[in-house]
Parts: sequence; structure tokens; C-alpha cells
Amino acid sequence: MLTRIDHIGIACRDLDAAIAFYRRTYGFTVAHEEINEEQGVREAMLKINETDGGGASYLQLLEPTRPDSAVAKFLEKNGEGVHHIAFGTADVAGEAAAIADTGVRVLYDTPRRGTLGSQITFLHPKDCGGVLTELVQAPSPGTHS
Ligand code: V0V
Ligand code: CO
Repeated sequence: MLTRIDHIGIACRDLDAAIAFYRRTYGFTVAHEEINEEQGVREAMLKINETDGGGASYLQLLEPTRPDSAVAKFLEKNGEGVHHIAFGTADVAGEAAAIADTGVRVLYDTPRRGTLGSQITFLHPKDCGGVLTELVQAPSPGTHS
């Protein structure tokens, strides 16, 4: 079961400038920042709200760390803007397998490491109406890095 919008991923060229925009305009502040070398991003999570299922909803601001990364390619083609949506689940592998059975391409054979020790996978945007879609399993309580 997908139980929440975990985050909306937004591609930006300058993470610090994007953070400043969201603070100045909406009053959102950074809950967490990290570099994910595997994904080629420097990112900031702005927490919007907690959810009943124990998770939370965020904006995820993404700046590429290398030119061959997914976000760098996206920026080159589209400029800054919404890059992906992410649905939260308690069982990312199970959800991914069930969705794959419907004919949608799942990009990873096994989930990879996401923000804050979460487990993530992606669905191909061409199979999802043009929307790059991520599935996220939040880390168990007490295992936050
Ligand atoms: C590419 N396309 C997109 C898209 N990226 N469509 C909608 N939204 C996007 N974000 C379209 C693109 O316009 C092309 O359409 C087609 O897909 C192929 O794209 P490409 O530029 O040739 O690039 P590919 O095929 O090399 O890579 C596309 C995929 C790649 C989606 C496979 O970006 C990927 O593996 N993404 C998953 C990983 C990721 O995005 N990581 C960054 C976030 P036309 O021109 O053929 O019509 S990391 C994150 O969210 C973390 C860590 C977290 O949440 O914890
Ligand atoms: Co994401």
C-alpha cells in the first residue's frame, strides 16, 4: 500500500539559492541535507508535515554533483522544475514487484539507498504518463543516520 506523498523532488542548479527561495517565500526550513554520490545529488529536505503513518512529507531540492547524473541531464533538457514525485510505503520491494506485474518498468532490481537511510526505487516516466515516480520506504525508527 502507498500511504502518503513522501516528497516532491525539484531540480535546481544552485541548492543554496533554492533553499533561500523556499525560506523567504513560504517559511520552509531545511530538516536535513546530504550528498548521495550514487544518485549524483546534493539535496535538502524541507519538512512540510508529519503523517499519521509515522512518515512525513517533504520537498526535496536536488542539485547535481556531476554532469552525467539524472538531475544534470534533466536540467540540461528542461531547466529547473519538478523532477519526480515520491510515494511512501512500508514495503518498497513488495510494492515495486506488484507494480512491475502491471507492466510498468521498475528501474532497480533491488531498492537502493535514499535520503536519511530510506530505501528507494523508481518507475520509468515513460510508463507513468511522463512522471518520474519514486517509491520510498522510510527507515525504521531509531535507525536514522
Ligand atoms: C527523463 N525523462 C523524464 C525525466 N527524466 N521525464 C519526466 N521526468 C523526469 N525526471 C524522459 C526524457 O525526457 C526522455 O524522454 C526519456 O525520459 C529518457 O531520458 P534521458 O534524458 O535519455 O535519460 P535516461 O534514459 O538516461 O534516464 C532517465 C531515467 C533516469 C528516468 C531512467 O533519470 C533515472 O534513472 N532516474 C532515477 C534516478 C534519479 O532520478 N535520481 C535523482 C533523484 P524523450 O526525450 O525520449 O521523450 S535521487 C532521490 O530522489 C533520492 C536520493 C531520494 O529521494 O532519496
Ligand atoms: Co527523491
